Amino acid sequence: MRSESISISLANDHLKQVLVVLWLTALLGCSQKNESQEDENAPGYPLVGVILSVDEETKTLEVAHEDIPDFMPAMTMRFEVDPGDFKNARAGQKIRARLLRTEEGGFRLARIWPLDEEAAKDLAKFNEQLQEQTEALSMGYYYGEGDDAPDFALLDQFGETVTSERLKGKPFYLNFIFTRCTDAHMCPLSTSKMATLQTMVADAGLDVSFVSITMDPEFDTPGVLRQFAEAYGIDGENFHLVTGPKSAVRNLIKSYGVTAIENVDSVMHSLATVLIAEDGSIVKRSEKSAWSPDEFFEALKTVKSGE
Ligand SMILES: [Cu+2]
Repeated sequence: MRSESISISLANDHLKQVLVVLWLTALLGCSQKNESQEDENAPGYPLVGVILSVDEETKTLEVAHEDIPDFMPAMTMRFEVDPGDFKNARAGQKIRARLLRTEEGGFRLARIWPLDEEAAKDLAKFNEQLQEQTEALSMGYYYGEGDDAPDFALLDQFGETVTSERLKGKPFYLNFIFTRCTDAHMCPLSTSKMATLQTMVADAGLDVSFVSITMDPEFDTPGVLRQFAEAYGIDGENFHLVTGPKSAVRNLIKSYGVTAIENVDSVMHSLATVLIAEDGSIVKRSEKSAWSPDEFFEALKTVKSGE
């Protein structure tokens, strides 16, 4: 494990301040129980409903929604949605979303999440482990080369559950991104390099997976990630762009020693790109935004490639 070089001044008063901050952080951490991913500050009204039909012609969804307090009684309506959400939608699926008015006076759904109790239980079980593993990390430590990668369970761009357990047995590349990132040298560049790496690996006939974890899980729903992946020509067969409960994402960010400070509509952040071997151990790690697909492709030759 690696230690971040945190320089704490040992002047007594300063140390006390640091301890108070840590104590407050712990308190805030405790108050985040029953976290539902719901972003109360997101625009629109919270909606829970069931997709009744998916209309290919108008690219709209017919949804029977529950009562929306102070806005609208339970009823069946037709909604416009973004292309990624439309592709993920299927009749019979329960969802939660934000209801918005369109400029033309119609209705639109954004921030769509599948509501599946069984899947939610699976996520919770895995992420409890992740929480314990993260808490067990000493202050300022994170996982580096030679360590076992932390376990996780999140949802990919198709709304399917992806677990680290399921990924084991072949190597996978993992990095952190978010779709609203506007710094061309950070997430957009990292994503196009991961797409290049995916092509290199496919051309070499190697069986490897890819995982990009969002640092902005409230905005980056499965549908948003699907649209993003398609814009980069990513093949969804072995490339999972994952999102899910904020606590799980925060624990992964911390475990991998990534800095991610959430602002309105953006995240100030560092990067981490890693290669994880088929036994789940981290074999290569880079913090640089200038990592190259070549060096990570070369690193694959040092691990069993699952050919
Ligand atoms: Cu970024």
